[in-house]
Amino acid sequence: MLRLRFAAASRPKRGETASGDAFFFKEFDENALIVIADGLGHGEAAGIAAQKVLEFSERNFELGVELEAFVRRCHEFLRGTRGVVMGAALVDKEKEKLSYVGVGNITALIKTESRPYHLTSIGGIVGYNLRKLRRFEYPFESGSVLIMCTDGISRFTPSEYDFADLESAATKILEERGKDDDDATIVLVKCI
Ligand SMILES: [Mn+2]
Repeated sequence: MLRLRFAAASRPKRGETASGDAFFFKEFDENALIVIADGLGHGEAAGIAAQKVLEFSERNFELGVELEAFVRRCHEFLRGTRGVVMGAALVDKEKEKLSYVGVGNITALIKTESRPYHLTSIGGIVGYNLRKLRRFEYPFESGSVLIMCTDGISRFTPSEYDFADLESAATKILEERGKDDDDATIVLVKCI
C-alpha cells in the first residue's frame, strides 16, 4: 500500500487578514481525500464560502469514495454563499489510483518521473451553478506528486522544483509564485 506525505502553504492577498482559500487532507481506510477551494473574490465573504467547504469535508470525508456525490453535496451545502471553485482528489492507496473532480479555475497535476498528468476540471461554481460532474482517474504511484493550486499561484514548471522535502517545496513555490493581488494556496501530496 502506498504511503503519502502531505504539505501545504497558503496566505491571504496582500493587505487582507482573511483568506478566501481553504484546503483539506484526510486519510481514512485505504484512501486519502484532498480538497482545495477558492471562494469567489477575496476577503471575508470569500472566506465564509471556503470555510464551509472545510466544514463539509470534515463531516463528510467518507463520501469522498463517491467523489461526484461529495462535490454535489458540497454544492448544495454552499448554496446562498458566494460559491467556490474547487478540486477534490481521492487517492486509493491500495489500487495506486487517483480520482479527480475539479470545478472551475483550479490547477491540478500529477508530476511523475516521466510525464506530468494535467487533471481536467469542468466549468461552473460550487454553491451557485454546477453542471454534470465528471470524474477522471489517473495512475498514482511511488514517486508521483499531486500538485493542486488556486489561481493565486502563477503557472510554474514542476521540474524546476525539488520535491524531496515537501514542506520546503510548498513554501518556496508560494514565495516565488504567489500573486500579491490574490489569496494563494498550494497543496502537495507525494507517494513514497
Ligand atoms: Mn483566487
